[in-house]
Amino acid sequence: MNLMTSLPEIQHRVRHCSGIFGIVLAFNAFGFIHTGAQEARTIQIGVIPGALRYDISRFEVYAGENLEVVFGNNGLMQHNWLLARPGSVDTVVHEAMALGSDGFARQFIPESPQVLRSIPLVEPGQSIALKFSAPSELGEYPYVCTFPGHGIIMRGVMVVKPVGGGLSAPVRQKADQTEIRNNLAHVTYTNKPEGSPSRPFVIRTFMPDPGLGDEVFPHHGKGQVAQRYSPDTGGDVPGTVPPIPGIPAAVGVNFGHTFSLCFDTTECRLLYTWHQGFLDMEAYWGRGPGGGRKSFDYVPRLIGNILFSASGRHPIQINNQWPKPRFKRISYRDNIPVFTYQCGQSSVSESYSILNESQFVLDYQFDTSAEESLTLNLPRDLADQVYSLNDEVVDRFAATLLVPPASSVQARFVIHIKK
Ligand SMILES: [Cu+2]
Repeated sequence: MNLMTSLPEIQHRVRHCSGIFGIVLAFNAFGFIHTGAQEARTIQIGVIPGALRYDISRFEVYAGENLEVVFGNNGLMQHNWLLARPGSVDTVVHEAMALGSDGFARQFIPESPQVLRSIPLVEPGQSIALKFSAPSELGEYPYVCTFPGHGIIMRGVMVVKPVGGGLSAPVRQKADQTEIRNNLAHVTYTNKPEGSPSRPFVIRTFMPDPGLGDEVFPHHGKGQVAQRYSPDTGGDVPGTVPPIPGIPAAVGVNFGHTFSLCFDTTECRLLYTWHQGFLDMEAYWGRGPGGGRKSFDYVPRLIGNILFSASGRHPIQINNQWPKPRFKRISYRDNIPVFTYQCGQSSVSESYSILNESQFVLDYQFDTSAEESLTLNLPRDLADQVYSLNDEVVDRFAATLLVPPASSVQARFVIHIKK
């Protein structure tokens, strides 16, 4: 918890509703709390379930106004909320990562002069309220979740405006941007969730890295070590903190015993597939409902055997170059997740489904812009058999597809699951 605060600040926990595991921890901790003559105005912030986003990305307040920020975690994983000095959000994220193995104990809240206010990690299904006075200095104050892997995208801005002027309504994030469906809602708590071919289990989580090469992650900063940060000097000190041994912001999909895959929403590509199991979430979720995890070791364990691992650069090129792909959303077609992302100005959707015990299907939808031609080079080791492209069997070494500009093309590849 952040102890750098000097203004009066009261924090209380309100645990409400049942979490995704059906825990009911219903009690109201305290009654109303007054911070002075002026009643605190409540700002309710939640998350977009499954997406690493707050549901409010921007809100405005008056200078010095009494506020109560209620952060309700309606998501599937833990999140915190840190309010930082203008322009310092990257520093704060960096400082949180530099906590290294102390991270969990400190709720990923660095003792930093850049952190003005903070709400510690909130479990799914719970909320924590924080009362404080808005800064007197006008400006844009960023807020961020510093849980490892979230800080790059899980951000918002609190704008401090002059008293007496108008305030704009909070900016809401679209809830349908990324929807995660899972089948845990009505089942007993388990650390080894499983889906089925017709209703795959989808989870957004840290994913284990089975030793993928650095060339797979040109946009990740994977393998970066953080400089050790000293709260005493307020700056970096000699020494580094080891990198996170997992892939943040990835999506795991399990179709039952036959097939699982890991899709990375930063690089927008299939990272690996495996079978004979899915994930053991104990390191991430702790033992039983409500956690119990104490270590920094929050990367789930892979169960089963790896079939395919990505290597080399992204399979899609635009005008013979690798663009930086931008992830757009997860949507669903008959319960099957569809990953949509942007390459240049062109749109790509890909989805994976199970055909039978020994084959899965990779469906692409390409919509190219007027200026861009798109080339798909399916990885040659995705399977040790032929692909079948739109029912025409093609040689796996010819699994290259050229989509001309201004085209809308669907392609289906049937891929053998290696036995
Ligand atoms: Cu978060």
